Amino acid sequence: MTITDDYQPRAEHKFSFGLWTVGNRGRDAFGDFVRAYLSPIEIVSMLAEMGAWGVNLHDNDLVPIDATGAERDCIVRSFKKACADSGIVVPMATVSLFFHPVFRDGAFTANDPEVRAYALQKTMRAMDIGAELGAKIFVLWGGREGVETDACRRADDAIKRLREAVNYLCEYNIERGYGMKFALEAKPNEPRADIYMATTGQYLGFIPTLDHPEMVGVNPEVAHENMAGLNFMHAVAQAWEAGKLFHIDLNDQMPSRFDQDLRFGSSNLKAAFWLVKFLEDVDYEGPRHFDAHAYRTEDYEGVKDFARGCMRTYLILKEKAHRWNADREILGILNEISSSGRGTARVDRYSKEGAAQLLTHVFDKDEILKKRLPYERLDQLTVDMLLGVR
Ligand code: DIG
Ligand code: MN
Ligand code: MN
Repeated sequence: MTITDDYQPRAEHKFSFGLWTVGNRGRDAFGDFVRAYLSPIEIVSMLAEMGAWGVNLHDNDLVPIDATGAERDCIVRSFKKACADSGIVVPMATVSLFFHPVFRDGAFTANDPEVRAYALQKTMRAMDIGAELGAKIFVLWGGREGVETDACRRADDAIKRLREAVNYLCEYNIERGYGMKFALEAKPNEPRADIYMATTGQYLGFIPTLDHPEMVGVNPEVAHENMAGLNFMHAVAQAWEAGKLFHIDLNDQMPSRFDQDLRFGSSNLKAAFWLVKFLEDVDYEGPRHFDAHAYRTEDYEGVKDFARGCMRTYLILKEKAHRWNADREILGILNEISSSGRGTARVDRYSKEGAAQLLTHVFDKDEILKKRLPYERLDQLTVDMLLGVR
């Protein structure tokens, strides 16, 4: 990797932002908009100016929910041209199944079959938009798929409805030849008191039950796994190891708070480092998507600071990971902790003879305990590196 002293983002870094991120106008549950509306085309040129590679969108970030077919075609066509003119790609598309009041009881899991049918129609149309813009990843975030009271439906019925919907959309993807991969995004709560599929791990357990599991992966988000009190990189590592890391939502989150979608690395820098190190160590080739937004206190110059900060921090941590992997003292400790002890017991694939031998082996626990595990030194070397003194 070339050391990027200037940490300037380039297309090869695959940094992407959703229209709803840099276009976030700062409205929250307790306050109105603080920033003016930016059109999708203005957002695309802002992203291009900052060196981003891609832009993502929900259907209604671009096309109003009640647009006519002709209006939809015109909007998508001009947006596609704006992206092409700016050299910005559209790697991912998604659908809003959470903003309109009709989804107040959920979308795919709603009790009303007409709402479930409308959610499928809306999603297919959003897939059409994504396909027209060249997106090959389709994210599904079930923000309203949940409950305030479990009196409203049996939770296993909700899972069955979700499975039927995803199976249906996989068939649509096949029939239309879109070649899309679905990336399911978990979140434990907000806006519902409890959201089904609260964690990435739950989705990893759900995917094998689908008709086309090969077409479906996950889109873990930093803030969401953190809201569940989990180690985000571990969720990402499990998804990666299962071949299911189809997309990722990068941001940051302070402990035990609402979904803050903070600038990447702005809250837990060490966790961000282990994540970037993992993604770079495994040569993750997917988009680095920042599903985040600027502080409500920012104007649009501040929004640019926010977006540049997301990408800059990623590149700084990428360089730190490169240096960590090359650090002689760190390599020495890694070698020490991964080298085998003096004992002779080794377990390979199961065999009857091997198991019989293992059962009779005498372990010298005191001898095993003599092996040092200098994790304090290893972690301090990491901290030194992150603090810039190594
Ligand atoms: C929220 O974290 C969700 C929505 O913004 C969107 O559906 C998805 C896209 O990454 N993330
Ligand atoms: Mn979020
Ligand atoms: Mn997200």
